[in-house]
Amino acid sequence: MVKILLFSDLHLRVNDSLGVIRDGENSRLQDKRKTLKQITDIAIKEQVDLVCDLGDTYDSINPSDKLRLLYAEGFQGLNDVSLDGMSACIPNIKFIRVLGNHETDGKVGAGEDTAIWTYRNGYNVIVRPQRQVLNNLEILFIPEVSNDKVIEALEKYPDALVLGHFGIQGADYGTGKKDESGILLKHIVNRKQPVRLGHYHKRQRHYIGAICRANFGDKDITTGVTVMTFDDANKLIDEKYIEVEDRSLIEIKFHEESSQEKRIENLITAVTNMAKDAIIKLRYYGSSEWFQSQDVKSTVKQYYDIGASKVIVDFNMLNSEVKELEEVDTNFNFKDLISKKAQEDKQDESIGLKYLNKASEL
Ligand SMILES: [Mn+2]
Repeated sequence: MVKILLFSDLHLRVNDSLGVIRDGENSRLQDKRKTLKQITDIAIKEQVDLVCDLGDTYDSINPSDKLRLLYAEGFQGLNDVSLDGMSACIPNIKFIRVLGNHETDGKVGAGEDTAIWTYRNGYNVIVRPQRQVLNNLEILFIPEVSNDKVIEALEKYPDALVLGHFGIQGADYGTGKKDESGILLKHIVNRKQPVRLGHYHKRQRHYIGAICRANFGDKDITTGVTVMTFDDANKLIDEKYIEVEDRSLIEIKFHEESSQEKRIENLITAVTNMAKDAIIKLRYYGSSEWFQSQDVKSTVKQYYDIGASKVIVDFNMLNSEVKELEEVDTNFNFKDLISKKAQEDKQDESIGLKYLNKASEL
């Protein structure tokens, strides 16, 4: 029997707009540390033979040492992942990480460079298609490589279980947009064993879904791990999804056209949606004059008072140009917003003020 735990798309990052700085680090990193602990706990409880990270562990090809350490420490409970000088732990669980597209910065084959540091931390990182046998079960690992290489590997090992990180045409980005650049579905249907992938964060056919929410595009996804069990004849006898809790993301919209009652209703909805501990995005749609007249400061404070973990404000002009504020200073005013945006864009403030004029023309 072989039991495998799969998770994907952790997207560890030092700067995360969904977090606040707490005890000297981004609160989302603290959230993700808890996520890793939960994965380890499930792996031990379920007595799996292999934990496999299906990619996009990091956002880039060269993550900082802090992130690499956080990851390695997160899986210390599994003895295949041990840091230099740290003793191995009791459960004998294999650990494999498959490289995702975010970790190659879009350069095909670039993953091979990352192997240098990843091997140093004592676990296997798959940077090119590779077949391995685990207790008699044939597994084909496919990281982010060109479509041709994905297809070549699939054809070379037609009987293997496929664990990887690549796109399939027609797959759902989660925003309603469909994959148009991945491999064709025909290459994976009619295989003897399942194909389970990371990449798209929304759980769907072939994709296990992300372990946590990376941005507001993920606000409606479920987060969790997949556990697959194969019998001695290598037949899949059980597959279950175990939810792993992640902080919720709530979007609240304020439209210039909507009534006061509607705005109050929005607030109530947010509260009943458990705004406590959540990451809130207040989205304003209207003219700049209207936005200036809104008591954004009090609204932001209101959410922090309820216990929101982070409140993000964005203002959407009538011409639908989105100007987003990452950090909200509760003392800010609209002119400050313009000047902040101008600084960020390295532009003269007067260019920013054109937005004001533009909006007043509407
Ligand atoms: Mn991803």
